[in-house]
Amino acid sequence: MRLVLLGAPGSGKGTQAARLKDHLQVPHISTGDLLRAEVAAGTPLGLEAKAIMARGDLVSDEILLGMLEDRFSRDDTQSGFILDGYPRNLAQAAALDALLVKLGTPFDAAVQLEVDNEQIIARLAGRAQAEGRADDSPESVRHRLNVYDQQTAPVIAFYREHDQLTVVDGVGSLDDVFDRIVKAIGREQA
Ligand code: B4P
Repeated sequence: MRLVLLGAPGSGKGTQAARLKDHLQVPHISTGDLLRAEVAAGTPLGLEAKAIMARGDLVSDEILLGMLEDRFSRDDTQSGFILDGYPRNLAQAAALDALLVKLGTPFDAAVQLEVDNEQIIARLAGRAQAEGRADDSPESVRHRLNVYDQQTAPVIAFYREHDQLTVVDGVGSLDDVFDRIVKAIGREQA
């Protein structure tokens, strides 16, 4: 299964991808996690990304594509993958398409987790308290939601127009949302 998980910040992508990887037995590729690892390691890339992420902006397409090409060069993605957090704008959607064509592995499904903004703000306020992530501050969350509307919503529209999108209700318990996703992609059985 080659799955692209889409949705606003705080819609549950990372949370569900962590469960789906065990169920589907494929690697979870989170561009947010890859970037946070660079920041934590203090690499030049991480130093460049740190402030951009803290304000809730998107890191440059070039950096993301380089990271993704590097990650997809590993053998484990041949069995499939769950891509979480990418693409976030139309240029990234085109770059992903080109990369997967080159690898001969088009994705099987693009799933959008749909959650209203009120719920998102509450969730990220909870995570700000629990984990203290800089980009979960109220100002950053507001900005991330604007960035999502302006840059990522067109990706959703593009996949919808091309009949490549499955929308899943992301509100409810973690189990309920998980059950809806595996049903939507026809993988209730592992
Ligand atoms: P991400 O790491 O992708 O962060 P995110 O959008 O907040 O989603 P995440 O997956 O972490 O949270 P989740 O919804 O699971 O991106 C962070 C930053 O990295 C971006 O702002 C950007 O700067 C940069 N970046 C990443 N990818 C990029 C790209 N492609 N291009 C450029 N820049 C990029 O969970 C949120 C909270 O909700 C958690 O506390 C969770 O416990 C809770 N939750 C989840 N499901 C729930 C449910 N059903 N009910 C209640 N709470 C729930």
